[in-house]
Amino acid sequence: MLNIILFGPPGSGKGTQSIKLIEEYGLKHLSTGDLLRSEISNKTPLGLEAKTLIDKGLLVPDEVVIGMISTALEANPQAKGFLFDGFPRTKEQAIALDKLLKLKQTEIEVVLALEVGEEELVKRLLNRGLTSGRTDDTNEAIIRDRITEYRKKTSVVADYYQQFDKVVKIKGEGTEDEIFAALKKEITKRLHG
Ligand code: B4P
Repeated sequence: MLNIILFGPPGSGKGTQSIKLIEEYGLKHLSTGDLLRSEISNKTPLGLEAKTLIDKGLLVPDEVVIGMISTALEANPQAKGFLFDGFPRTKEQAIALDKLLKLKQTEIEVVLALEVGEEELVKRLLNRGLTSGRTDDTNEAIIRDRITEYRKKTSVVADYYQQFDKVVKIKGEGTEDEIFAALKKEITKRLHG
């Protein structure tokens, strides 16, 4: 199995690059952001709770997203591998993911960490907010709160995987194709030693 985490701050290109990577490697895409937005559009109790937090730029509780990922892993027993996009976002989520994968006798192969400066992140997300209908992308103060939440709670996830020598930093500024080529190069290295 090939299991990859695509890591980085909000707006760093995780969702954008995930679409290309799942096609290239035949992986199952697991995006907690997409799963949460689907709950929101279906107006489920979980979705309503998540929306109030997302609209403030805050993370959704660990147990909620861990439960969603656990269900998604169970629902895809035939997958060749998983691409985790926007998950894990806290150290607790990372530890839970390792346990879930161990039960399936597999593990994370590599954490690809996209690096993008704050002003570029804000610019990209405000730009997406013009057309996406995502309320968390339309207000600059909320976007900056999301980046602060990332620094406080999510950046430590890279340190967690660094102890197992699994993190590779990738420059996340440039054209989508340039960044995709850099990601593929690192995956190839890991696959073929
Ligand atoms: P996500 O859906 O994961 O949102 P994101 O981080 O904003 O998206 P992403 O990083 O994938 O966007 P992309 O750069 O591709 O999460 C939303 C919210 O859900 C979180 O704030 C949180 O509240 C909650 N949540 C999700 N997962 C959670 C978890 N595990 N635990 C707790 N809470 C959780 O795209 C951004 C824009 O940049 C796009 O418009 C794109 O076109 C553009 N772009 C991409 N690449 C570019 C490039 N190379 N050059 C120029 N523009 C580019």
